[in-house]
Amino acid sequence: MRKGRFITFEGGEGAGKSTQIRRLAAALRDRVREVVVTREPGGTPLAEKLRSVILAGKARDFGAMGEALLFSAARIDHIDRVIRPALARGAFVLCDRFADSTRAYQGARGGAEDNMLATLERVTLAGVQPDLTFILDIAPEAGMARAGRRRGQEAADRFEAEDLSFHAQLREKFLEIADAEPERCRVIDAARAEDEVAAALWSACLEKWPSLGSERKQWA
Ligand code: T5A
Repeated sequence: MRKGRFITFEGGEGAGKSTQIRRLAAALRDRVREVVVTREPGGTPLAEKLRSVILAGKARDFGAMGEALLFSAARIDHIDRVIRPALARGAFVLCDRFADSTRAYQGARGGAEDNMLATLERVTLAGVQPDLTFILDIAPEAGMARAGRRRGQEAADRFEAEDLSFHAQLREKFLEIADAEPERCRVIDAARAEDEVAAALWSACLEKWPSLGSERKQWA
């Protein structure tokens, strides 16, 4: 029986997802009994192994659909071992990237076909859908610059290394997803200062779950 709430964070490179997840988790921990912070690809030992392989570019030769299958294999393990049990316990689950990233990244630039990705998504998620998805929107130049500053001397990973036109397509894909599913998705202007972005996320959470604003720990 599902009792928790599932929030996903999506967007291009360097949009500020990890930063904002930390902040939202801290705000929620004052008000709810359990908050689980996790990420994709990853979140379980097996999925983290697949993350290393994919982000090192070792699966690139499989093509976009092959990579989508690997992301989905990691996602199935993550859902089975972490997300579904946490939701059943009543936790708020905050996930850094989820199925929309497969739609956007593996669907960009004529990669995997949308209808194939939709079928794969249905099978992979098996009914586990986010209640709320934040699309952190930022111009790819600005996001890549942030990601580059944070990375320092380290080499860019498999997707960071793609050119600007790929990242511009991602932005369009994420905005298309938000347009198609306005009930679930909120587009957040992520080019603003960290505090402003955090305030926008919190106010979207209050709009979705007004009782979060009243008493402390009232979701316990
Ligand atoms: N992928 C993933 C797929 O292709 N298909 C899939 O199905 C899935 C699940 C994951 C990669 O895998 C791809 C997408 C990705 O390329 P990742 O390392 O998890 O790789 O990469 P990202 O999710 O893109 O994470 P990043 O760490 O690059 O970006 P974040 O989390 O959005 O940004 P964050 O918070 O780390 O911030 C980046 C820098 O900007 C600063 C931060 O301090 C940090 O230095 N910053 C700000 N600066 C100014 N103003 C603000 N408002 C700021 N917010 C943060």
